[in-house]
Order: sequence, then C-alpha cells, then structure tokens
Amino acid sequence: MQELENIVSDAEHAFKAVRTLPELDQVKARFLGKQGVLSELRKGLAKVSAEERPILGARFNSLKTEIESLLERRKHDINTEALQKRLDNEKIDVTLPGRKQSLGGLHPVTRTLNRVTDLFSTMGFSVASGPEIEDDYYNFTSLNQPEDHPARSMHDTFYLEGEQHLLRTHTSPIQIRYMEEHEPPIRIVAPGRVYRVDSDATHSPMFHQIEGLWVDDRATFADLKGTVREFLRRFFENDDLEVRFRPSYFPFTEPSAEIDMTFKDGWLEIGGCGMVHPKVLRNVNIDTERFQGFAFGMGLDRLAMLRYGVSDLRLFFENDLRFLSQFSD
Ligand code: 2NM
Repeated sequence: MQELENIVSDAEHAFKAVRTLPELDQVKARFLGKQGVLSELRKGLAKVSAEERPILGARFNSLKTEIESLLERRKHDINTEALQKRLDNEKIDVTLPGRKQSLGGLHPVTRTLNRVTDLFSTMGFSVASGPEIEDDYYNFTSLNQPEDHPARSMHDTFYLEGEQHLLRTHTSPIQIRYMEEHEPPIRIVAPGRVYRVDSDATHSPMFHQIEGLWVDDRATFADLKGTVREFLRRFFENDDLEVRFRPSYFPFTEPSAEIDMTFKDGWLEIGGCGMVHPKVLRNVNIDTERFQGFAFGMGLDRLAMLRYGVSDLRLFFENDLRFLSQFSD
C-alpha cells in the first residue's frame, strides 16, 4: 500500500518538474501510458486473491483518478503560466508619452532673410527676385563695370561653359531687371544667393546678399542713411545703434560709401551703399533729369552670424544637424 502512496507523490513531483505541455505528455506516458506504471500495477491485480481484489481494485481506481486530476491541474497551471508570461511580455504602458515626430525647421540664413524682408516690407519696400545664372550685361555692363575690371576675371567669377553666362556675383542684376520693367517711384529689396571664387573661414563660394533700391524724384543721401540706420536698429533691436558712412568706390554708385555700425566698443562694417550712378539709370531708360535714387547692399550670412553669434560662416553650409537644430528662433 505504501508503494501506491509513493506512486502518487512520484507523479506529483514529476508533473511539477516539467514546464511545457510536450514535456508533460512524456511524463504522463510514464505513469498513465500503455507501458506505464499504472498499467504494470493493473497487471499485478490479476495475481491477488479474490477477496483482496475489490479493495485493491477500488484503491487502484482512486489512485488513477488522483493522478489524472494532478495531471489536469498541472496542465492548467502550465497554460496559465504561459498566458501570464505572454501578458507580461506584450504589456504596453498606455501612460507613456507618444513618440515625437520631429518637424525640422528653417535654416538660420532663411530665418534671417525672412526677418530682413519683413522689416523692409514694413518700411515700404517690395521684394524682388531674379535668376542666379546671369549674363555679362546684367551682372557687369549695365552696372557701369569697366570691361577690364578684375571682378570680371575667371579668377573671381564663376563662368558657365562657353563663357556667355555666369553665376551672379551680386543681386544688383535683379535691380536692373526690375528698373527695366517698372517706372519710378521704385522701392525694392532684392535678396538671394550670389557666387564668387573665394573660400575660407569668412568667405564661402556661395553666400547671400540683400540689396535695396529707392528711386523717385527726391530720394537723397540723407534718406539713404536714415533708411539704413532705421533698418539696422530694427534688425538688432537696438535704438541706440549708430551708423557711419565711410567714403568708398563702386562703379554703380556716385558718391559711394561703406556702411559701419556701432558694435561692442567700436565700428563694424556691415555693407556698402551710394547714390545710383546716372549711367546706370540711363541704361534702364530712367530720365536722370527727373529721377534719382540710392542703393545699398549687405551680406545676409553676416547678419545671421551677428544675430545668432556664429563665428564661422562655413557652419551655415555644412548642414550638420547638431548645428542646425539649435535654431528655433
Ligand atoms: C552695394 C553697394 C552699393 C547697388 C546698386 C544697385 C543698382 F542696381 F541700383 F545699381 N544695386 N545695388 C549697390 C550699391 C550695392 O552692395 C554692397
């Protein structure tokens, strides 16, 4: 009888030891299978006496039932464990924040360009644009640039194959094209990419300019200075900013000046300007007896560097996201 009790606890231990249903099936065969422990026991029943047989038979049956129910319980537990494991693995935390979709943003030079054209708009200027591929007439000749001027050399200007076309070296051709198409009064700014054969820490072969042009029957040098000063004060958000004109030379303006602004403890050159040369006005059929005007030019990249405190111009054109993503405003 003791042997029978051991069979139950053996089965119980064996069932407990397995972790999967296929393993459990193997252990089940060991106890309940055709060659199993219980089948062997049943064979033994045939050998006992007629009086003992019903008692042992009943004992055998309850033993079998007990093992079967242990098996069922283990099967159930294995299934429950597997389900719990899946639930744990596939659990999602609905309270976690969502994954952010990164939106990108405008390039610092673009932001600066937008800011500058916005400010000039409020001062009554329209925004004009034109082609980046120009010809000799619009880029040089119409602007009173002498045929032998060094800026025209292959050294300083990118020429396209055949040398009939070039990459504009300034945005002034936009102003020429605009004056050809419009009568004074004219008040425009012309921003855009320009190209020069030049490359170091402070010069990129492609950079950005913005030029302004104001032509009417009375626009003066004083208006020029007031316009430039007002723009710079608004751009740098500094009402104490001062502007100084230093005599200079450009073929397309007379007189001409370099524009300096107060910066830290001194002066900083920020652009050039002058009264539009009568030859330039005549090239676009503007009557110089009736009209006069002024023009100015500034580097947009330079304005962006000053506004954002960037020390190396090349950072703007390397497209390194560690740099670019720092500009949200
Ligand atoms: C500058 C400096 C001085 C300029 C002149 C003209 C035009 F088309 F009216 F002749 N546009 N821009 C000008 C004058 C540009 O940039 C430093």
